[in-house]
Amino acid sequence: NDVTTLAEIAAERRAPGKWEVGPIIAGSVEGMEPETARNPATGAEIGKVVKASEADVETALSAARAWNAPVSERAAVLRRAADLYEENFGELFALLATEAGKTLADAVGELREAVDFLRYYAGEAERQTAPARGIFTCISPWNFPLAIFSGQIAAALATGNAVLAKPAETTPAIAAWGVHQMHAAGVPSDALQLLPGDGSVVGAALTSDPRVNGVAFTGSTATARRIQRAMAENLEPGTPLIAETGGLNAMIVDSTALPEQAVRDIVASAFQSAGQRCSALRCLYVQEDIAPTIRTMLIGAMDELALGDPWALSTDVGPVITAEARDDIAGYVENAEAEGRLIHRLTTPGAGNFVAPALIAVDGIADLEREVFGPVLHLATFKSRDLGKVIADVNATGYGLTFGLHTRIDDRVQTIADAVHAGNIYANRNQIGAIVGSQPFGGEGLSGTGPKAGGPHYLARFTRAEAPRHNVAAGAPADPAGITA
Ligand code: UN1
Repeated sequence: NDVTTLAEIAAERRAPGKWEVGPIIAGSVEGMEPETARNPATGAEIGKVVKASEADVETALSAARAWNAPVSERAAVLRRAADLYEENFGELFALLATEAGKTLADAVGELREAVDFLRYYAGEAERQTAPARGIFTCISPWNFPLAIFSGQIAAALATGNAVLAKPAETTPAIAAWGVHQMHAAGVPSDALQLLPGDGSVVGAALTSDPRVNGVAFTGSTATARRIQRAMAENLEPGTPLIAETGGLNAMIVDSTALPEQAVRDIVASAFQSAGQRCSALRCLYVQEDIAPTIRTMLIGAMDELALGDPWALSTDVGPVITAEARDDIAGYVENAEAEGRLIHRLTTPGAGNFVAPALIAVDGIADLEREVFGPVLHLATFKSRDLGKVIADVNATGYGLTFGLHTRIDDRVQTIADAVHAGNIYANRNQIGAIVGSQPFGGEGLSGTGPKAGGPHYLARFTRAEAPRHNVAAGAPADPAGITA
């Protein structure tokens, strides 16, 4: 593929016909009543989803077989899947826009990250072979419906496990697309099965059935706690839970920062993907000397954002995932407005699940009661002498996912990086867009269990590398004289 510009890439998108997706299991599907799936930008019907029934989960669990081909073969198949992802991207980009509301730029990032995960874990598995655990449950989020979905699965498959994947309820068609590419590349149908459905049915069964030997989960901190409880009650002690959860991410911009660069990075960190990233910037702290400049430039930059249907090439900010999410976030912003804290807000385009990017004044991060998963940025100012207090407040949230810093004081980068509890700290750049291999992604505290995705330690937890194994101990040879001390 020699396509290079977004226009050329867009030309490859094929408007998808109405699709129907359901469980992809090694056995016959029972399924639930089909439900209508809608485009978050337009509300139009895009397809039908058949959710997995309890019987389908049972069929999949009893059919699941660990993938015991040699690691070189597994790696080759995953690399072939990466090639297929790249070859068939036109179809994928159409689904990313219509099912997940992804702009073209976000779709490019999504594909890139998915492919990177497949190739990276293929290579890592060959470098660090260890026995598989058995059956892995992979529960993935809608905000990276291909990248995180594929990353979890690739890690589990590369190490030789069988995977039962539960995609997010709102993005099953993108997940099914990924499974089709993986099966076409040679992943056996009993090693990778897809169970679209509800958390209360599919998720609950896949995290409490004793046949499950490990769980990878990305989503909210509250759901991670629920999963952990179910696992503790029902699974073998020591069964790994690899969880990536929420964040309440801050950035500090001090008075030595370059305003143009800082504002560009603030806008990308807070509003790209409509703020629907756990890594997104939520609370910006600007040193008071340059706060008026940054504030004016930030409002100007927000006004340049094109909000609308992600199918359009010019769109920067697409819709949020569901009407419920829109109402929740819009309600939050209206509440801030009623309290006189709304600094700036764009205009919402007509129909669809749109939330206009908004800037809200706060005294500090302690004013944020929860992670608002949308294009909402909070702004606080600080005095130089209060820098220590700002960092203490950021740490006190208990989350520890991403943290951004803009400064021209060299020493300060290291001092602050040492003081802040966060898995990913970014200086003088945006704070989203971790890179598989070179910038592994993961959080501390309430933000996740580690190890970081896309990093060298991730695969070990999918294996029995460190698990207790039985020893065969031979007795010492008998004392020839028959005398023991
Ligand atoms: C998430 O939002 O769930 O660094 C993870 C990033 C992405 C990961 C975000 N690669 O922004």
